[in-house]
Amino acid sequence: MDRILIIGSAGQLGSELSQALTDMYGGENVIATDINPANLQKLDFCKTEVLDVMDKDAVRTLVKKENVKQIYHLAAVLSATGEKNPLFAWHLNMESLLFILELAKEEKMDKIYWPSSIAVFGPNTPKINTPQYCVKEPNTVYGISKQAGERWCEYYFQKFNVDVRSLRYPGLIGYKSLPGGGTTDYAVDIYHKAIAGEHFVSFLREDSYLPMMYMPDAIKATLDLMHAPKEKIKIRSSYNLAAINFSPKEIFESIKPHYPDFTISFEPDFRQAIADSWPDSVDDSRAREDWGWSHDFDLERMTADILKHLPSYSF
Ligand code: AKB
Repeated sequence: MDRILIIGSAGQLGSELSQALTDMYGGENVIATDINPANLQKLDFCKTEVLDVMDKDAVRTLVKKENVKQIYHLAAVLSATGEKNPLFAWHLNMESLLFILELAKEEKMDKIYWPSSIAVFGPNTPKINTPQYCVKEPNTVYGISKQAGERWCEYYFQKFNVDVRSLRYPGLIGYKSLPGGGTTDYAVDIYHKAIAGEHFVSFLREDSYLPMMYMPDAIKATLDLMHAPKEKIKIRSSYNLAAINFSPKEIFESIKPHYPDFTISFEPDFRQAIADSWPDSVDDSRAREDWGWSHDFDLERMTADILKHLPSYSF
């Protein structure tokens, strides 16, 4: 069978997507890769390889050796980390995508998946129910790289028929990995603090709304998009995708009934400006119409599920 390569498998999305793809296609057909060998230990349910996506020869050799026909290219520097080293973030996020698109063209691959983000939107974007098509003008290097990446995805589809598919993820929340340098990651960290019995200091204001999604919904959306018939994928830049919208105060209030002693305070830092430049909510009707997207988890259900599993989860 043709193999599936996942680049950046040990991240928040990658670790859960590697498991879901293994469940579907079998561990012998999924190759999970990461730059850090230690990160691969927990992915022993499928094939694993240490791989630096910037090492083009190594990626090309692996693709040919394993007869890879699909790539999920997830490696990226996220918004908050990106602001600390903008040129590196640009270099990694852009060069790696262009290389993978070029490789897909050369090797006539079946499909490529590349995640975009609500970070493509900026301060001049309509903030409520942000439409699929509108002013973007992102002002983080991460957002600029995602917007440029979307243009390159559409370009490679139109000019070279590369079947590349993409979603603009909201903040993704899962309990199987630790926060990874994103602005929305406070909503991951808060659960760890609650179960550890610690006070939580939010780096965003109490009323700072952001679009968010529980990881099982994100995995479902990704696999539904990738399995949809080609003619149903009408947007080749990236689809708006939405599930739940909440503020730090609201997620705290969803946890409090489970941990009545849990406390929170608010000390906004540089990440507040990033959050302020992003939408409060996103209109994802095109995803719902074109390939039948729907989400399952609201805030209460997500919190109950995380608090059920996280205390016994080992990292
Ligand atoms: C981040 O906060 O940087 C990411 C994202 C919204 O893409 N989670």
